Amino acid sequence: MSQEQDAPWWRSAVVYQVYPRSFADSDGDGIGDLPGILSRLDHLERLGVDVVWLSPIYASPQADNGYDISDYRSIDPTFGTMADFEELVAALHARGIKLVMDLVVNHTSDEHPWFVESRSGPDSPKRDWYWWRPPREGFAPGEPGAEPTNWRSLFSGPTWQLDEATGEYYLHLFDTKQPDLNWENPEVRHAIYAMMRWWLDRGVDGFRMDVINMISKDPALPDGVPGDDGLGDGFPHFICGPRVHEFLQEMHREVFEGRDRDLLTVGEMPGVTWEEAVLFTDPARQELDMVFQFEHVRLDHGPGGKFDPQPLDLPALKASLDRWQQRLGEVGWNSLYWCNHDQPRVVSRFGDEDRYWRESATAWATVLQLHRGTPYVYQGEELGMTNAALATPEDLRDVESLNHLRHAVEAGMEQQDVLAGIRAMGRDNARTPVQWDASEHAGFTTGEPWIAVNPNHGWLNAAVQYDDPSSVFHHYRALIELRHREPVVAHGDFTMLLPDHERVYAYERRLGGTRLLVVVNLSGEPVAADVAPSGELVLGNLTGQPGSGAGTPADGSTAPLPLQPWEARVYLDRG
Ligand code: TEU
Repeated sequence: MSQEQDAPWWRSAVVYQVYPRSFADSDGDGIGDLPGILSRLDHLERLGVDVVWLSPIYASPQADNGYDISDYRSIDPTFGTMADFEELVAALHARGIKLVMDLVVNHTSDEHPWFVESRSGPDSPKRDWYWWRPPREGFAPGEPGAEPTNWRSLFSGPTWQLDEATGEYYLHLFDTKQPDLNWENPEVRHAIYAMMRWWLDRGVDGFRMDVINMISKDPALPDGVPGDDGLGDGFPHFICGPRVHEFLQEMHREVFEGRDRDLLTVGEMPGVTWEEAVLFTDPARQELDMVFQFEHVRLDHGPGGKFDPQPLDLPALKASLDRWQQRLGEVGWNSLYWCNHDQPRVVSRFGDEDRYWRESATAWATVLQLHRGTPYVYQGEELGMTNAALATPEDLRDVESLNHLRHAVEAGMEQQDVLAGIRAMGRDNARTPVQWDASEHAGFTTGEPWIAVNPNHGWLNAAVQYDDPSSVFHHYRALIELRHREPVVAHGDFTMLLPDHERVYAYERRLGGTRLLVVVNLSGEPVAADVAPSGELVLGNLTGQPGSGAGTPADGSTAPLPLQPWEARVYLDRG
C-alpha cells in the first residue's frame, strides 16, 4: 500500500475552530450558543471543512470563557442543553463533519465540586486532588513571599492563592479561579478518563487538550529563575514534566484503545520543543495525533513578553516552521495555525489590513494551508476578520488582558502603554462576534453582544463574500479543496526555498513525480522571486487568477518570477 492509503484520515483534513460565545446567538442574550451554531452549518459545509473543534461549552462560571469548568458532564445553560448538543452532533455528522471537543483537565474551576470538597479542609478525601501546600518555611500565611514557589502565573501574579480557612495555598498556573488538578493522584486521572469515555460514547470524535503538557509538575516544586518582577519562571518545572508521556500513554490505553472509529487528538502545548513534539506524536508511542506548538507565534514577542510586540522577522519565521516541517512529518505530525481564540488576527498581526486587506489575508492563508500538517481555521479567519477596535479598559473582556493591565499598572507602567500592547496582542482581538452580515450586530445577535462587534462588519462580512469569487472566504474554500483533491498537499514532502528572503515565502512539496510550488510575496512592494514555476497555475489570490481547479500553464519563462504586492501563486506540475 502507498503512503497515502496508509495515512490516517486527519492528514488530509482541515479543522475549523468554533468559539461558541462569539459564533452565533440564537436567543438574543448577546452570547453565542449551540442552536446558533446549528443555524450556521451551511457556512461550514460550504467552506468544506472536515472537523469542528468546539471550545468549551461545559458548565462554567465563565471566569475564562469556559476554560474554567465546574461540571464536565453538563452543558452550560448559556450555550444550551444536552439536547441541543446531541442535535448538533447529529447535524454535523449528517454533513460528514466530525466534532472534536475541548478538554480542559489541567485545571478545573474553583467552583467544581471536586475543588469545593478539596478546599473543605486538610482531611478532605479530595484534598490531594489539587496542589495544596503550606506557606514557605519561615513565613506566615499571606506574608509577602510566603507562596510555596515563586512561579509566575500565565495570567500575571503568583501561581499560588491563599485559602484563609486552612492557611494553605493552592496552585493555579492560570487564574485564581482555575486551580490545577494533581495528576500524581491516580483517582484524578481515572475520573478524567471516565469522563472522556462518556463523551466518546456520546458520539464526539476526539479532543483538543488544553495545556496538556502542563499536567505533570516536578513534585519537588522548585523555584524558578526570578525576573524583574520578583517572580520566577516555573516553566522548566511544569512544561513537559517528568510523567507527561506516561500520563498520555495511560490516557490512550484507558480512553482510546480499541475504539475503531476515526478519532482525532491534538494537544495544546505552550513551550513544547520539536524534540518533545516528535515523542508526543510518534504513532508508535500511542500518545497524541498532533500538537499545537507555540514557537512561531512567539517570534514577534519582544523583551517584555507577549504584550510587547515587535515586527516579525520573516527569515526567522521560515527557519522555525522549516525545522518543524523537517522534524515532524515522517515521524509525528504538525498542526498548522496562525489564529485561534488566544491569538490576534493574522491579517492585523502580520498583514496589511488597511491597504491590502484582502490580498494580505489570502497571502497568509496560502502560506499556512499548503504546508505539511493539519491546518486549523479559526472562526472569522476565513473572512479575513481583523483585530478588535478596543479603545478603553471598559471594552476589554479577557481575564488575561485585565489581569495584565492591573498588574502592569500596579508595577508602575503607564496605562496607555499597557493598553497599546493589549490592543495589538490581547485575546479579545480574536473574540469579537463573527461578522455574518452588515446588519446592526453583524447578524450575530438580536440583543446586546457580550463584546463589541467590530465596526468594519458593514463591508467585512460573510454575506458579501459568498457572492464574490475573489473573496477571502472563497480563497480559503479553494485552499481546502486543493488539499482534498491533490494528495501532494497532504502527503508530499516539504522543501523551503529562499530561506533568507526578507519578503517572499516560497516552498515546494513533492510526491512521486508531482511538484507543488507555493510562492507568496508577504510585502506591499512588488518583488521578483528567484523560483522556477512549472506545470499549471492552479491557485492565485489576485482578482482574475484561478481559484483552484483548471489552471493556466506556467508561461515557461525562467526565474525570477515577478509578484505583485501580497501576491500568492500556487503551481502544480504533475511531471
Ligand atoms: O491557553 C494556554 C496558553 O498558555 C496561552 O495560549 C494563553 O491563552 C495565554 O495567552 C498565555 O499568554 C489555553 C486556552 O487556549 C486558553 O484560552 C485558556 O485561557 C488557557 O489555556 C487556560 O485554560
